[in-house]
Amino acid sequence: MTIAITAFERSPDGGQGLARDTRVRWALEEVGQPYKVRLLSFRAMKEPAHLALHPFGKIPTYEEGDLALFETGAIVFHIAERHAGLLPDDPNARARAITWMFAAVNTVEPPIIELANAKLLEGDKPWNKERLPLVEDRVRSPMEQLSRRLGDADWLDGGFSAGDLMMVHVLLRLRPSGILDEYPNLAAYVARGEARPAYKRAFAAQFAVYKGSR
Ligand code: GTB
Repeated sequence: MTIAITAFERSPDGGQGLARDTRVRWALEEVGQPYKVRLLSFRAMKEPAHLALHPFGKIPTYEEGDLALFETGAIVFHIAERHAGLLPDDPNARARAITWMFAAVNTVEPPIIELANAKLLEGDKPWNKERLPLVEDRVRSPMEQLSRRLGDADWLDGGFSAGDLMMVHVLLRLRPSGILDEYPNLAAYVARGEARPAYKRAFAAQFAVYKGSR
Protein backbone atom coordinates (compact mmCIF):
# COMPACT_ATOMS: atom_id res chain seq x y z
CA MET A 1 0.00 0.00 0.00
CA THR A 2 1.38 3.41 -0.95
CA ILE A 3 2.50 5.57 1.92
CA ALA A 4 1.96 9.32 1.56
CA ILE A 5 3.27 11.99 3.91
CA THR A 6 2.88 15.75 3.93
CA ALA A 7 5.66 18.33 4.12
CA PHE A 8 6.20 22.07 3.74
CA GLU A 9 6.00 23.32 0.19
CA ARG A 10 8.62 25.87 1.24
CA SER A 11 10.40 24.92 4.43
CA PRO A 12 11.42 27.91 6.54
CA ASP A 13 14.66 26.16 7.52
CA GLY A 14 16.11 26.55 4.03
CA GLY A 15 16.52 22.82 3.44
CA GLN A 16 18.46 22.05 6.65
CA GLY A 17 16.25 19.05 7.37
CA LEU A 18 14.94 20.53 10.63
CA ALA A 19 11.24 20.36 9.78
CA ARG A 20 9.64 17.27 11.23
CA ASP A 21 8.86 15.50 7.97
CA THR A 22 12.59 14.66 7.87
CA ARG A 23 12.32 12.26 10.82
CA VAL A 24 9.43 10.44 9.13
CA ARG A 25 11.32 10.28 5.83
CA TRP A 26 14.34 8.96 7.77
CA ALA A 27 12.29 6.22 9.47
CA LEU A 28 10.83 5.14 6.12
CA GLU A 29 14.30 5.07 4.57
CA GLU A 30 15.66 2.99 7.49
CA VAL A 31 13.01 0.31 6.93
CA GLY A 32 13.16 0.50 3.12
CA GLN A 33 9.58 1.68 2.53
CA PRO A 34 8.92 3.88 -0.51
CA TYR A 35 6.69 6.90 0.03
CA LYS A 36 5.11 9.83 -1.75
CA VAL A 37 5.09 13.39 -0.48
CA ARG A 38 2.28 15.94 -0.74
CA LEU A 39 3.66 19.45 -0.38
CA LEU A 40 1.51 22.01 1.41
CA SER A 41 1.51 25.78 1.66
CA PHE A 42 0.96 27.36 5.09
CA ARG A 43 -2.54 28.30 3.92
CA ALA A 44 -3.41 24.78 2.76
CA MET A 45 -2.34 23.42 6.17
CA LYS A 46 -5.16 25.37 7.82
CA GLU A 47 -7.86 24.37 5.32
CA PRO A 48 -10.54 21.77 6.10
CA ALA A 49 -9.06 19.05 3.87
CA HIS A 50 -5.81 19.06 5.82
CA LEU A 51 -7.47 19.69 9.21
CA ALA A 52 -9.37 16.44 8.65
CA LEU A 53 -5.98 14.70 8.63
CA HIS A 54 -4.21 16.87 11.18
CA PRO A 55 -6.50 18.57 13.73
CA PHE A 56 -3.77 21.11 14.59
CA GLY A 57 -3.07 22.07 10.98
CA LYS A 58 0.57 21.03 10.89
CA ILE A 59 2.91 18.77 8.95
CA PRO A 60 3.79 15.98 8.70
CA THR A 61 0.89 13.58 8.33
CA TYR A 62 1.05 9.93 7.29
CA GLU A 63 -1.46 8.08 5.13
CA GLU A 64 -1.46 4.40 4.31
CA GLY A 65 -4.68 2.99 2.89
CA ASP A 66 -7.47 3.83 5.35
CA LEU A 67 -5.07 4.86 8.06
CA ALA A 68 -4.24 8.54 8.64
CA LEU A 69 -1.84 9.56 11.41
CA PHE A 70 -0.35 12.77 12.75
CA GLU A 71 2.35 13.44 15.41
CA THR A 72 5.83 12.31 14.45
CA GLY A 73 6.26 10.21 17.61
CA ALA A 74 3.17 8.17 16.71
CA ILE A 75 4.10 7.99 13.02
CA VAL A 76 7.65 6.79 13.64
CA PHE A 77 6.38 4.31 16.25
CA HIS A 78 3.87 2.95 13.72
CA ILE A 79 6.58 2.55 11.07
CA ALA A 80 8.90 0.89 13.59
CA GLU A 81 6.21 -1.56 14.71
CA ARG A 82 5.19 -2.55 11.19
CA HIS A 83 8.65 -3.00 9.70
CA ALA A 84 11.89 -4.54 10.91
CA GLY A 85 14.93 -2.39 11.57
CA LEU A 86 13.97 0.26 14.12
CA LEU A 87 13.02 -1.68 17.26
CA PRO A 88 14.81 -4.63 18.88
CA ASP A 89 13.06 -8.02 19.10
CA ASP A 90 13.76 -8.51 22.81
CA PRO A 91 10.62 -7.18 24.60
CA ASN A 92 12.52 -5.30 27.32
CA ALA A 93 14.98 -3.73 24.87
CA ARG A 94 12.01 -2.79 22.69
CA ALA A 95 10.26 -1.12 25.62
CA ARG A 96 13.43 0.82 26.43
CA ALA A 97 13.81 2.00 22.82
CA ILE A 98 10.19 3.23 22.93
CA THR A 99 10.96 4.98 26.22
CA TRP A 100 13.75 6.91 24.45
CA MET A 101 11.30 7.94 21.74
CA PHE A 102 9.05 9.42 24.43
CA ALA A 103 12.02 11.03 26.17
CA ALA A 104 13.00 12.70 22.89
CA VAL A 105 9.58 14.28 22.30
CA ASN A 106 8.44 14.81 25.91
CA THR A 107 11.61 15.80 27.77
CA VAL A 108 14.29 16.94 25.34
CA GLU A 109 12.30 18.56 22.53
CA PRO A 110 10.04 21.03 24.44
CA PRO A 111 12.83 23.29 25.81
CA ILE A 112 14.58 23.18 22.40
CA ILE A 113 11.39 24.39 20.70
CA GLU A 114 10.99 27.03 23.39
CA LEU A 115 14.50 28.30 22.58
CA ALA A 116 13.83 28.32 18.83
CA ASN A 117 10.60 30.28 19.45
CA ALA A 118 12.33 32.71 21.80
CA LYS A 119 14.86 33.49 19.08
CA LEU A 120 12.59 33.45 16.04
CA LEU A 121 9.33 34.86 17.34
CA GLU A 122 10.31 36.95 20.36
CA GLY A 123 13.69 38.36 19.32
CA ASP A 124 12.30 41.89 19.04
CA LYS A 125 10.62 41.93 22.47
CA PRO A 126 12.18 44.23 25.08
CA TRP A 127 12.32 41.41 27.66
CA ASN A 128 13.92 38.88 25.29
CA LYS A 129 17.55 39.66 26.21
CA GLU A 130 16.83 39.02 29.87
CA ARG A 131 14.76 35.89 29.26
CA LEU A 132 16.99 34.15 26.69
CA PRO A 133 19.68 32.95 29.15
CA LEU A 134 16.94 31.36 31.29
CA VAL A 135 15.51 29.55 28.26
CA GLU A 136 19.02 28.40 27.26
CA ASP A 137 19.62 27.02 30.75
CA ARG A 138 16.40 25.02 30.53
CA VAL A 139 17.84 23.40 27.40
CA ARG A 140 21.25 22.75 28.98
CA SER A 141 19.82 20.85 31.93
CA PRO A 142 18.44 17.84 29.96
CA MET A 143 21.40 18.07 27.58
CA GLU A 144 23.81 17.68 30.50
CA GLN A 145 21.89 14.65 31.76
CA LEU A 146 21.57 13.10 28.30
CA SER A 147 25.28 13.61 27.68
CA ARG A 148 26.10 11.86 30.96
CA ARG A 149 23.81 8.94 30.14
CA LEU A 150 25.18 8.47 26.60
CA GLY A 151 28.79 8.63 27.79
CA ASP A 152 31.02 7.16 25.11
CA ALA A 153 28.39 4.79 23.71
CA ASP A 154 27.40 5.01 20.05
CA TRP A 155 23.63 4.83 20.69
CA LEU A 156 21.36 5.26 23.70
CA ASP A 157 20.67 1.58 24.41
CA GLY A 158 22.68 -0.94 22.40
CA GLY A 159 22.09 -0.79 18.65
CA PHE A 160 20.55 2.09 16.70
CA SER A 161 16.78 2.28 17.26
CA ALA A 162 13.75 4.49 16.68
CA GLY A 163 14.69 6.09 20.03
CA ASP A 164 17.98 7.28 18.54
CA LEU A 165 16.28 8.40 15.34
CA MET A 166 13.89 10.63 17.27
CA MET A 167 16.57 11.89 19.65
CA VAL A 168 19.09 12.73 16.92
CA HIS A 169 16.49 14.63 14.94
CA VAL A 170 15.34 16.54 18.03
CA LEU A 171 18.97 17.47 18.83
CA LEU A 172 19.63 18.65 15.26
CA ARG A 173 17.30 21.59 15.90
CA LEU A 174 19.75 22.77 18.56
CA ARG A 175 22.79 22.92 16.30
CA PRO A 176 22.24 26.48 14.99
CA SER A 177 22.27 27.80 18.60
CA GLY A 178 25.80 26.43 19.25
CA ILE A 179 24.55 24.60 22.38
CA LEU A 180 24.84 21.13 20.79
CA ASP A 181 28.59 21.65 20.36
CA GLU A 182 28.96 22.33 24.09
CA TYR A 183 28.45 18.56 24.51
CA PRO A 184 31.04 16.85 22.27
CA ASN A 185 29.64 13.34 22.79
CA LEU A 186 26.14 14.51 21.81
CA ALA A 187 27.52 16.39 18.79
CA ALA A 188 29.30 13.16 17.75
CA TYR A 189 26.10 11.17 18.38
CA VAL A 190 24.16 13.48 16.07
CA ALA A 191 26.92 13.24 13.45
CA ARG A 192 26.69 9.42 13.65
CA GLY A 193 22.98 9.67 12.94
CA GLU A 194 23.56 12.02 10.01
CA ALA A 195 26.17 9.62 8.60
CA ARG A 196 23.61 6.83 8.23
CA PRO A 197 22.77 6.20 4.56
CA ALA A 198 19.04 6.32 5.35
CA TYR A 199 19.40 9.78 6.94
CA LYS A 200 21.38 10.99 3.94
CA ARG A 201 18.62 9.85 1.58
CA ALA A 202 15.95 11.54 3.72
CA PHE A 203 17.98 14.74 3.91
CA ALA A 204 18.57 14.76 0.14
CA ALA A 205 14.85 14.25 -0.55
CA GLN A 206 13.77 17.19 1.62
CA PHE A 207 16.63 19.33 0.26
CA ALA A 208 15.46 18.65 -3.30
CA VAL A 209 12.06 20.14 -2.34
CA TYR A 210 13.75 23.24 -0.95
CA LYS A 211 15.94 23.63 -4.06
CA GLY A 212 12.93 23.24 -6.32
CA SER A 213 11.03 25.90 -4.37
CA ARG A 214 13.68 28.61 -4.80
N1 GTB B 1 4.26 17.57 17.74
C1 GTB B 1 4.08 17.65 16.30
C2 GTB B 1 4.84 16.49 15.64
O1 GTB B 1 5.84 16.01 16.20
O2 GTB B 1 4.40 16.03 14.57
C3 GTB B 1 4.58 19.01 15.84
C4 GTB B 1 4.31 19.25 14.37
C5 GTB B 1 4.81 20.63 13.97
O3 GTB B 1 5.04 21.52 14.82
N2 GTB B 1 4.96 20.83 12.66
C6 GTB B 1 5.45 22.11 12.16
C7 GTB B 1 4.33 22.84 11.43
O4 GTB B 1 3.54 22.25 10.75
C8 GTB B 1 6.56 21.84 11.15
S1 GTB B 1 8.00 21.14 11.89
N3 GTB B 1 4.28 24.17 11.57
C9 GTB B 1 3.37 24.99 10.82
C10 GTB B 1 2.33 25.63 11.65
O5 GTB B 1 2.27 25.37 12.88
O6 GTB B 1 1.56 26.42 11.09
C11 GTB B 1 8.54 22.52 12.94
C12 GTB B 1 9.64 23.30 12.33
C13 GTB B 1 9.36 24.46 11.66
C14 GTB B 1 10.41 25.24 11.17
C15 GTB B 1 11.72 24.84 11.39
N4 GTB B 1 12.79 25.65 10.93
O7 GTB B 1 12.57 26.62 10.22
O8 GTB B 1 13.96 25.36 11.29
C16 GTB B 1 11.98 23.67 12.06
C17 GTB B 1 10.93 22.89 12.55
